[in-house]
Amino acid sequence: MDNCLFCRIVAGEIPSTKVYEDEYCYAFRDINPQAPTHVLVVPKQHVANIGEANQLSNEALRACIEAIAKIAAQEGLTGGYRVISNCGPDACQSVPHLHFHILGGRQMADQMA
Ligand code: DGP
Repeated sequence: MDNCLFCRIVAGEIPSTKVYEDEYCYAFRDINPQAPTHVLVVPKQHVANIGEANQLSNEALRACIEAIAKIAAQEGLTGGYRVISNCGPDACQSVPHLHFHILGGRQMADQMA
């Protein structure tokens, strides 16, 4: 998608701090970190949110999910981490390209929202 921010980041048209990449997904540091480690994992193929995950191949979906644990290990998140994927307006999704937030490096609040 030409005008999608995260598609443009994946394409290298907008700079980002890469954390991980494979054939199917790309991960980079969030511009507005909410925790000492805050990484976004996105599929390279454009889908709007988790509600459209069935449009991804099994390989792409699996790569995104498996990337999360790889990145957590790479980032040294031995104490655990939180994974969030906001979907739609009620969840305050601001970028309509599926992404998984990985948050770690501090104790998370026990309330999720
Ligand atoms: P969400 O609200 O779940 O759609 O999260 C979108 C996240 O994307 C938000 O935490 C901030 C991040 N973000 C927005 N624009 C940019 C950008 O240009 N670069 C990077 N690295 N992150 C961005």
